[in-house]
Amino acid sequence: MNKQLSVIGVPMDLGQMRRGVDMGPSAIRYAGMVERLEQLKYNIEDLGDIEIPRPKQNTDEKEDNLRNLNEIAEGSRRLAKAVDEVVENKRFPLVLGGDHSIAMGTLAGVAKHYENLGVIWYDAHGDLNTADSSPSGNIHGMPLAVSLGIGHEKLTSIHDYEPKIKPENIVIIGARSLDEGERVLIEEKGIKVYTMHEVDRMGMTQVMEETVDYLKDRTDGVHLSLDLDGLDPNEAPGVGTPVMGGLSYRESHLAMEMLHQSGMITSAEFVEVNPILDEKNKTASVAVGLMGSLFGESLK
Ligand code: NNH
Ligand code: MN
Ligand code: MN
Ligand code: MN
Repeated sequence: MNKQLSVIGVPMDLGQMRRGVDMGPSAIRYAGMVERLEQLKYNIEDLGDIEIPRPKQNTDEKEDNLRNLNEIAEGSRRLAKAVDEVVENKRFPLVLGGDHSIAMGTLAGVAKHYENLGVIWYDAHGDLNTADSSPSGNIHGMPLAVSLGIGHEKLTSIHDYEPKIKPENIVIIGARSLDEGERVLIEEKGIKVYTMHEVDRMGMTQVMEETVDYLKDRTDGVHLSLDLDGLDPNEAPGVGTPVMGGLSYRESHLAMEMLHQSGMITSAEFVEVNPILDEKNKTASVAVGLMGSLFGESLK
């Protein structure tokens, strides 16, 4: 794994309705991320936070059922530029959210550098909605679709190319709340999904073995997009849209260790940590614990 890490915080809370997720990057840093990774002998450069435009006060305008479309598009463009530069400099981008809408910017910055970027989407949700299929108009439920080139042009065109990724290079893990339109898209595009049902039946070991096997021949880099709501809300309560019956900390820890051993991860983001909804920074600590495993803690 690349030992040169560049951390980028993205205080984005416009992709959903709960305030506070913009403080996610601070909460994760406060939970001891840098110290933890330095112990593992990584060289860490913290680039600070991307500036996110504030929407007009007291409005809840939804352009085409897309809440805060212009501000999110602009924030994503800024993030894409910063991430692009990190990859250009041969460093590993580690992005801290913020809500999951930031993945559009992260992927825009990363995918440019790969022919076939793989994506592991660790999440209770598919984030495959469009304005038409979205039950909420919340853009954090759309970034995977947008990265496939499906959605509003202001989003799909971020960083001036599209699509960013191909459906056959995606693996979703932990899904248990998929909207109807998302199910149709998964079927239509042949996206590989391990729902909680499969995790329960097969166990995380087999899920990760298959995931690594599936991605290793077809991709030239793999991005991990980890939504903390993929975990069970008992263990990661500080998220805006908790869904019961999620992945345990231990399963997630194992998944991260196996990804470390695969050596295939080339960029990562940890999103949806909301310290206002959290219990004593527990969810941020879980995020940092999982980073420890992803980056090779306690493996000889
Ligand atoms: N699927 C719902 C929507 O699009 C919820 C998405 N919420 C998430 N996604 N946290 O990860 O509004
Ligand atoms: Mn998500
Ligand atoms: Mn989610
Ligand atoms: Mn361990």
